[in-house]
Amino acid sequence: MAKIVILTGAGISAESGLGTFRDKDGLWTRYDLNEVATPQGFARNPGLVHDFYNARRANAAVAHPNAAHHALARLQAALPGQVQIITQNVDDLHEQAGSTDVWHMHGRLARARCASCNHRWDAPAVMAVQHPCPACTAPKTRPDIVWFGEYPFHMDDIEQALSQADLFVAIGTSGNVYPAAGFVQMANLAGADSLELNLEPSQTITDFAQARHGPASNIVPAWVEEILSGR
Ligand code: BV8
Repeated sequence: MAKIVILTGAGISAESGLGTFRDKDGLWTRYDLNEVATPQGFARNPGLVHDFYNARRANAAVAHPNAAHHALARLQAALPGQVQIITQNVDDLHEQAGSTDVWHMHGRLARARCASCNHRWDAPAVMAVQHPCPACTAPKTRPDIVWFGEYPFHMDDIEQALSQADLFVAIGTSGNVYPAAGFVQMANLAGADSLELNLEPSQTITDFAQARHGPASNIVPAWVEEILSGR
């Protein structure tokens, strides 16, 4: 079981050009999350929700991993089976950098799901609700994304990993969204050490034993080199 459990958020992808949510001119300052990231919003106006995710899917398609994603992939490769990455992000920059077995707890832009039968398939670049489900043909296509009020994916695996972690590291997340923001407390209860790597102190900074602040592309590779050189 992983000794190092890492949670990433939008901040690790910021330097790859993908917007964050709550920074200045972040996504939630330009879209009302109740309209584009809730089941009620999708029921009201599926076209608006698909426009929002189609735009983000197009941005993600031309984004590249940055030094922070590459550093985590190096850490995973150097410590086989010891490093579990959990991400709140719906992009695939961790995978593009070479990370494996990444748990996308809020879903992925790259997948589509049928709101009627729950069948999943690879997302087309541009998705629309009337696309018939390949399994049941219902015109109920949605992004395979976890919206507010919906249950995140991988929660059992996550709780198991946190209960056995030696170290929990949160990277590029503001600590606003639960249950992800509560993972540090679960790690603390399990007796793990905890480290926040973020541009600025998060909402949950007081729960972390250690913290380093700065751009992820600087502080994450520096931290990984320390771990790998055993300092
Ligand atoms: C749940 C979709 C039950 C994907 C997202 C009332 C009704 C219903 C629910 C609730 C409620 N009140 C509270 C809740 C719970 C709710 C919640 O937490 N709401 C908040 C807003 C109060 N949570 C839920 O509904 C979740 N489900 O609770 O189910 C349950 C309960 C217990 C156990 C299990 C289940 C579902 C939450 C998922 C919602 N989906 N998005 C998408 O569109 O992308 S949330 C959205 O926020 C994204 O997923 C995103 O990943 C996530 C977290 O944001 P961050 O990643 O932290 O990004 P943010 O912009 O906030 O911060 C960026 C950070 O990076 C900043 O700190 C910044 O300083 C830093 N940064 C910037 N640049 C850099 C940098 N760091 C380093 N380097 C840089 N260059």
